[in-house]
Amino acid sequence: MTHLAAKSIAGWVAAFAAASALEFVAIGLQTSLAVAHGDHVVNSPPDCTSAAPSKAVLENDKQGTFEEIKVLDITDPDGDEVTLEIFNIWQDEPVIVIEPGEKTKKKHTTPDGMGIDTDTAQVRAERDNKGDGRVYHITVRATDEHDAICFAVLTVSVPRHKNKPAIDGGPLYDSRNPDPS
Ligand SMILES: [Ca+2]
Ligand SMILES: [Ca+2]
Repeated sequence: MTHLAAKSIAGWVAAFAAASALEFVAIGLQTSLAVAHGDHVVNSPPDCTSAAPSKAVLENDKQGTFEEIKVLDITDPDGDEVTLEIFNIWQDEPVIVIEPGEKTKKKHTTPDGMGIDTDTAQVRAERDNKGDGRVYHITVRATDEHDAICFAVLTVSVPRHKNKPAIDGGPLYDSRNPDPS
């Protein structure tokens, strides 16, 4: 396993560790409650398997403009209305931070991602000028009318070169904060 792969897994674990255990307990409770109430129809959670971002590849913008990313193709097997919430946004390039009083030509600073708890993510259309392209990992939580949930992770990239896909180093940095620890 390469050093990079190890960091990638560590970032992934950090991104999910706090919430996922509670969420899975919640799914179990919902299922138990449905049975306890004698429901004849068992509710199925939303289906996140085909989830996709409205834009998967962004062109680098020298102004560091935020692009809106909507969440597509999450459905519910029962036809329930599904509520979408951006759960977290991570990226494989460090978030630039300018310390107070620092003299620099850096322009596009934290955050690089916004829209947590809303149905639309916003990420900066920028990448490191010396990197191999930036990849954002946007986690979405979908909830149906009976509080059953599914999670999807959407990737949105900003390649460094046209016709050359960005290389994904994994969800290493919280796009909202340079030091989430
Ligand atoms: Ca359902
Ligand atoms: Ca990269």
